[in-house]
Amino acid sequence: MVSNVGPDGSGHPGEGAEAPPAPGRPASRPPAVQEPTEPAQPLPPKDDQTDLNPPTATGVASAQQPSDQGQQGAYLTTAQGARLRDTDHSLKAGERGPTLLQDHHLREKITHFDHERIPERVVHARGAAAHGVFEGYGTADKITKAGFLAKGKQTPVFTRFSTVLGSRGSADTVRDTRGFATKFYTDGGTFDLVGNNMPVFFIQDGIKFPDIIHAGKPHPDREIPQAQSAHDTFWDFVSLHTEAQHHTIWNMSDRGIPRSFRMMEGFGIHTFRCINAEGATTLIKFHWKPKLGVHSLTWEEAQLACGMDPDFHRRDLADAIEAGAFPQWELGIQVFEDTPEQTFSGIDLLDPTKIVPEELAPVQPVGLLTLNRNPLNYFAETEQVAFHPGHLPPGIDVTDDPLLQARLFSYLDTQITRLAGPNFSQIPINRPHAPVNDMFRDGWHQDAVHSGVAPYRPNSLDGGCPFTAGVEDGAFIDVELKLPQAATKLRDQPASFDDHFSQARLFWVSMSPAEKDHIISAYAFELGKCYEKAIQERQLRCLARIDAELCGEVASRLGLPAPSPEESPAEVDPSPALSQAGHRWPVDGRKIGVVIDVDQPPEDIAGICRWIADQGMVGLPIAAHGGAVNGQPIERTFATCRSIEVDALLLAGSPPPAPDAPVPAGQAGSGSQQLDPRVTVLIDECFRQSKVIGVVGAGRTAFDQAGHHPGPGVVTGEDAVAVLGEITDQLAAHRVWSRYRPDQPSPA
Ligand code: HDE
Repeated sequence: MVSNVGPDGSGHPGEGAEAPPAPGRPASRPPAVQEPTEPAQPLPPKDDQTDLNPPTATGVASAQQPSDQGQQGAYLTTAQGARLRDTDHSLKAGERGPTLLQDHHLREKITHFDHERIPERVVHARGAAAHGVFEGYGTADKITKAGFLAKGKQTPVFTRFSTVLGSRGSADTVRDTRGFATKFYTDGGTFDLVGNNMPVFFIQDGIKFPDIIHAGKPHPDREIPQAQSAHDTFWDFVSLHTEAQHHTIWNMSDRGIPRSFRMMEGFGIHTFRCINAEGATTLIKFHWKPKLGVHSLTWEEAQLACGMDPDFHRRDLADAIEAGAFPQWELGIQVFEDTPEQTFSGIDLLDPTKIVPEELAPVQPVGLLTLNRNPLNYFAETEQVAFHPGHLPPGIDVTDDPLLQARLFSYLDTQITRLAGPNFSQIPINRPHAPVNDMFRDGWHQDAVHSGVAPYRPNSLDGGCPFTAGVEDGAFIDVELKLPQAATKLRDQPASFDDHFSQARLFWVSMSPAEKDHIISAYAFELGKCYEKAIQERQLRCLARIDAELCGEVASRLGLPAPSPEESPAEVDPSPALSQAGHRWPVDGRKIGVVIDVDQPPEDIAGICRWIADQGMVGLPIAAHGGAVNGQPIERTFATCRSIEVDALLLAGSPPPAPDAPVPAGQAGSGSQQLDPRVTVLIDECFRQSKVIGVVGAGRTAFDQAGHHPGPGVVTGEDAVAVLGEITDQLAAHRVWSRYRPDQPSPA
C-alpha cells in the first residue's frame, strides 16, 4: 500500500525524521518535516495496470487518466492533494482546548467516513467475487454470432457469487439460493449472465418479485430471522403461490447449502434467443458445470460454519485462487428449435419454474471459465459491480419470459439508488472493454470529459459523429419477431403455466435415498420453525401433491396428520442428472485435516504434508498447540478446528490426553488416558458427516478412545502414504455415502 509506506519504505518515518519523544509527550506527536527519498514500493509499471484500468466511457484508456488511480505518490494528502503533516490530532485552541471548526482535514476526514456506506443490494447483498478469463470452444458458431464464443477467443470476466436473502454481514452457509453472475467484457460490448445455482425460480411473472422477497426477508416488526427461509411469511407465500413449490424443493435439497462456490452449478434459468451470422434463430438455456463437481455441506456442517466461520464460502474462494487452485466451469447450452409455440417436449420454454431434463436435451459445452485473480478491493470491485440481464452482445437476445421481462427493467433502476445516479457504468469494474461512444451526458458522478458540442444524431457540427453501425460493423440488432395479430391486452398467463407440481415431483424422484432424507429433514426443520399451524398444514397439502412418502415423513416429524393429495402426483420419469450422488470428481484443493502429536518424528509429518500437497490438495496440520511441532507449522489447534474445515481426517499420531484428565484407577500410559474432548468431537463429527477417516499407527488410540469402530470410509494401516492414497480415492465421491445413516439423526 503506497500510502502506508514511509519515506524509507518501512511504514515508519525515515531515520532521523522524528526526534525521540520528550518526557511526558505522546510518542505519536507529528514527525518533523522531512523530504522523503524514493518510495520503497514504486507504483506498478503502466503495463501491469491495464487490466484494472480498462478504457473509459470516452474510449480513452484510463491509464492515461491519473485520477483513476486509487493511490498516487508516497505522501498522505487531503482529497485535493495537499500533503499532510499530521492526521492524528485535530486543530485545537490550546492543547486541552476545544476543536476548531476551521480544521478542514478533520471535517473532510469525518465527512467522508460518515458517507462510506452505500445501500446494500436489495437482494443478493452478501457476495464474493473473482476475476478470470473465458475461452470459447467455437462449438456454438452455428447457433450464435456472439464473438466471445469463437474457438480460442479469450475474454476477461468478473464473477460474483451471492446468497439472496441475507444482508451484507450475514453468514455464507445459510440455506438459500446462490447467485452466480458473470460479466464478460467482450469486444462487442459487455455481456452479463446473471444466473443462480438452481435452474428454476419461485415465480413466473416479475410483478410478484417484491412479494416473494418481502415474504423471504426478515419479518418487518422485529427484523428476524436474518438470512433464513425458516419462518412463517416465507412458507405462507410458497404454500399460497404454488408455482414456488418447484424452486422450494431445490432449496430444501442439498443444493441449498453448497460445499463451495467452486462446486456449484449455475443456470441462466430463462430461455434466451440466439441469432447466427445468417440470421437464423435458436432458443437456448445456459448452464455452468463446475469441473470439481457439484457438492454440498451437511446441515450440521452448514450450521457449524455459521458460527465457526461465517465467511466460509468467501474464504474458500479467495484461498483457492490465492493457492493457484483456479476454479473452472464449462459453459454449456441446451438448444431448442425456435418454434412459434416455444415449447420442447411439452415443456413451456417461457415458464421459469420449469427445467428441460438434460436427458431430453443434453448440455453442449461452448467454453471454459477460469477464475484466477482475487479482487484487490472489495468495495471498489465486488460491491460496486452492477449486473444487468439486458447487457447482451450481438448474437444473444431475450425471450418473452415474463420474469426476464421484468428483470430487464429492474437491474438498471436499482443501480440508480445503489450506485447514486445513472453513470455507474463508468465505475472501473463496470466499464466495458469495448470502446464506448454514447450520447449520455452529465448526471451525478459524471467522470468522462466529453468533447464536442452535438450529443445528438444526426448532427452537422461534430462531423456527424458518432455513426450508427450496420450488421457488417457488428451492430446489436433486435431479432424481429411476428406478434400474433389477434393478441389481446390482458393481465393473465398461459394455461401451460398452471402445472406447479409435476417438476417438483420430477426432482424428488430423481434423488438418491440420502438426498431424499436430507430434503425431508430440511422441510421438517424449516416448517418446524413456523408458529402458524395453518401454514404448516397448507404446505403439507402441497407436499402431498408432490409425493406421499415425503409428505408423510415431514408430517410425522411435525406431529401433524398427513393430508391426502387433492390431486394424485403426476407420473414422471426420473432425471439422473439432477442427483449429486454416484459420481467421481477431481479432488483438487480438497482439505485433509492431519491430527498429529508431539512424539511423531518430524520426517513423518513433513512427508504426509508433502504427499497431500503433491496431489493438489491441502494438508491442515492440527495439534494441541499452535506454532510448530517438530518443525512442522501448525495450522489449527484443537481449540480452533472443527470438522467443517476438512473434507477428510487423518489421525496420524496419538494426541496428548486432555489437560488434567484423570487416569482411571489401575491404568497407566497415554493409551488409557482420556482423549482431549475436542479431538473426540472432531472425530465424532467427521464420522457422522460421512467423511473419510484415515488412521495411521498410533492414531488408532485416539480413534478407539473416541468410541468408533472401523467400517466403511475408515482406512487403517501402518503406512501413511498407503492410507492417504485410499483416502484420496474415496474423496473423489465427496462423502462415504455407504456410512450415511438416516436413522441416526445428527444433532443439528
Ligand atoms: Fe435478480 N435482482 N431479480 N434474479 N439477481 C438483483 O440487482 C430482480 C432473478 C440475480 O451479484 C438486483 O443489482 C427481479 C432471477 C443475481 O450483483 C435487483 C427479479 C435470477 C443477482 C434484482 C429477479 C436473479 C440479482 C439487486 C424478478 C436468476 C446479484 C441488486 C423479475 C436467473 C447480482 C442488483 C450481483 C440481483 C431484481 C429475479 C439473479 C433488485 C425484479 C430469476 C445473481 O435488480
